[in-house]
Amino acid sequence: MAKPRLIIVGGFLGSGKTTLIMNLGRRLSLDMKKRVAVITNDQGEVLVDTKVVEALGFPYAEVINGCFCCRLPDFVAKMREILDKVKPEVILAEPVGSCTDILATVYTPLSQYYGGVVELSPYLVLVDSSTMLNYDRMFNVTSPRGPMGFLISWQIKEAEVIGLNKVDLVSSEVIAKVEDIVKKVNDKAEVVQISAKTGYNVDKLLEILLSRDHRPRPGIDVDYDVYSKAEEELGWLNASCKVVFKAPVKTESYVRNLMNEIAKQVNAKKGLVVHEKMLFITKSGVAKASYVVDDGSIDLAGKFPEELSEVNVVINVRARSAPEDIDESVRKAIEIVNRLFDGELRDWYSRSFKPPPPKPWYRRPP
Ligand SMILES: Nc1nc2c(ncn2[C@@H]2O[C@H](COP(=O)(O)OP(=O)(O)OP(=O)(O)O)[C@@H](O)[C@H]2O)c(=O)[nH]1
Ligand SMILES: [Mg+2]
Repeated sequence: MAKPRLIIVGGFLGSGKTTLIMNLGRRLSLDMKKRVAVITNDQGEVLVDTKVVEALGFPYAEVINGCFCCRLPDFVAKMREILDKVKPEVILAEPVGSCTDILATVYTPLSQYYGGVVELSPYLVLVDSSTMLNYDRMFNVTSPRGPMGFLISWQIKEAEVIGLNKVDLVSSEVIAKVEDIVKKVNDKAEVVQISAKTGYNVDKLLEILLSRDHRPRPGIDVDYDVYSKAEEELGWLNASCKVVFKAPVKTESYVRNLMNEIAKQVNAKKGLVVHEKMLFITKSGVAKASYVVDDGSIDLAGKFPEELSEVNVVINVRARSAPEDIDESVRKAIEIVNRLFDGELRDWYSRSFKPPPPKPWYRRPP
């Protein structure tokens, strides 16, 4: 019997990893009738992505409080558990969006010690074509000087396959420019233009991931001091709460106001929202809202009821800001927007922090 296949989908914060995993999961399970499981991963707990995977009904496991590389034994334990329980033919896994050096810290130990357990697909890294030009202007991805530029360029450099994602949002001129940047950084990887949201070319990408194997090749030379500095520039907030309204409010208007106000408050403290994602849980279902970097567009997906009288909200914000500033900004934004919509905040829980410096459990460049 063929071994189960592990597909790892990497890429920067907000590049579309969870959206693609859900799209691949649907294709694999509904169209190809394969058993699929998902492994999610993030810093901290109370995670929007895990709840999205759960709401869509995929069997899943989560590695929390650290990335796959720093918590490799946990990753392997979760993988074994899900293999025993679900017997998946394909496992889809999403490492934290601020992670790099995945080949040396995840692929090498997996192929050396667990080669008998799973077949490794080529390492896929997503690049967001709607933000890459902006990131290149800010951080100089092609010839980086600062830590964030190095982090993004290392992520691209170690890819075996690159998914140039969100091509539905940009013109062909922008796609060509982004492809040019990507090829300057990594001329070995196969580049596939995709839209994880509309499904454009996802079949082509899946074909590559199912038919080819990961091949060890000379890795990238990650400087862990610089890598730590890049992580240090980022702040994380995971929060949850309930909001009860005096009278029903228009859902979309509330959601958009809240997303915008949080970004506005973070920016007012000279921060930059990299990815702000929220889950709105009501009796009629679960819906996700996302705001990626500073293009100001808010993306809504899932089942939103037209009106809300009460809602449970999970909030994950990743920003280039001090954690305490993010916390203060989110609280202030909720206060402002709840005043506007006559909503009362209940059961507030929040944790904000900086991801700890990366300390891989095992590291051996391929
Ligand atoms: N238009 C468009 N939007 C997309 C596409 N892929 C993802 N998105 C949107 O981009 C936002 C971020 O997507 P996610 O899938 O949450 O990104 P991620 O890489 O998992 O983010 P993190 O887990 O925070 O690193 C969401 O609003 C998605 O709906 C795409 O191909 N086209
Ligand atoms: Mg995600």
